[in-house]
Amino acid sequence: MVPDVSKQEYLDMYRDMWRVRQFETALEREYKLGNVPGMLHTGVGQEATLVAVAHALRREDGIFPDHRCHGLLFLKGTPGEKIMAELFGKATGICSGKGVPLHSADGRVNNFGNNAIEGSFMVTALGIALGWKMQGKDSLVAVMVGDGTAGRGEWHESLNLAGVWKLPILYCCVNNGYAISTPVGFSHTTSNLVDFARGYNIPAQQVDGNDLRAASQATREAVEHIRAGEGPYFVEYKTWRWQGPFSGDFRPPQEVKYWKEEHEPMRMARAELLKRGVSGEDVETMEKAAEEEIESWVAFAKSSPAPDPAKATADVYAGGEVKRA
Ligand SMILES: Cc1ncc(C[n+]2csc(CCOP(=O)(O)OP(=O)(O)O)c2C)c(N)n1
Ligand SMILES: [Mg+2]
Repeated sequence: MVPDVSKQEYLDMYRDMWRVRQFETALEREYKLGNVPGMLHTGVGQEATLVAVAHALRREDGIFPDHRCHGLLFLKGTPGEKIMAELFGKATGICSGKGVPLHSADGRVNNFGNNAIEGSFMVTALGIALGWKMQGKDSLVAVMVGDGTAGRGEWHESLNLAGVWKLPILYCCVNNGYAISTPVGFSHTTSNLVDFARGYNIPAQQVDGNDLRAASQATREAVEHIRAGEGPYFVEYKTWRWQGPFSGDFRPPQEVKYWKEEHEPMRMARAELLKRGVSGEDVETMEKAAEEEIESWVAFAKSSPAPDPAKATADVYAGGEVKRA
């Protein structure tokens, strides 16, 4: 068992949850105003899971974020305004507006990038983890995957090989109950994906992904195991995303009420914070500062120029340009 987080660490994690909530809320608002191109999937409702992962990692650890991990991108160390500008498709974005949500990366913080083909990066992660293991590094690679990925071939290849070679991979399985509108148990032989990991003989835990303290505890235990050279670890975070792929909600009203009110991660984390002796006034001041920070990133993104069409083929592949035929 790893020790509980200190009051200060809990406060820092709460602040980051609030930053993620504000980031996603502002992004959704701007998306509806037509300022954000393409499709948008937000991580609203999954803040405790994201922050638990972010705080358990070091800067040199690798991440493969999925489509609901905008928050993890800036928590990993990329300047927030560069993430926001990227999502707005602007030239000042971290990938000059060419990556937008599904293809942006930042090598400076070992963010190896998302991929539009769900699950595909689970095999890419094997290569990085193997390389680092061979070099004797104690860094690990965190892979963020949704429940909808668990039927993919890459998912199973990745867990098997990581287990055989004892690779330093932290599998973060964000089980929010649905892939598009299909419940987990309709498309898999179990609704508890931790069962699959155990089938591959990989140490695994299922945790309440809306409970910051529990999610953080499980993630830090996993990281400790991996850094000790013991091989991969799988954590299944049971959570719920507010925003599905479409407007409106297909989920039963009672379920919506449970996750948005009774088991809401921000509310739960705030209650714990007050229990630990932080004053309501201090929490509000901190929240206000976070909101201002996020709005400054939005303003930066809005006022940034669009990419120059003449540079459309620059930086597309590392070290060179794609030549026109
Ligand atoms: C291989 C593949 N199949 C289908 C899609 C289309 N698609 C995008 S998101 C998504 C659902 C993913 O569900 P899940 O992994 O549970 O993530 P969630 O959106 O619930 O967080 C699908 C099917 C895709 N991107 N890649
Ligand atoms: Mg899902």
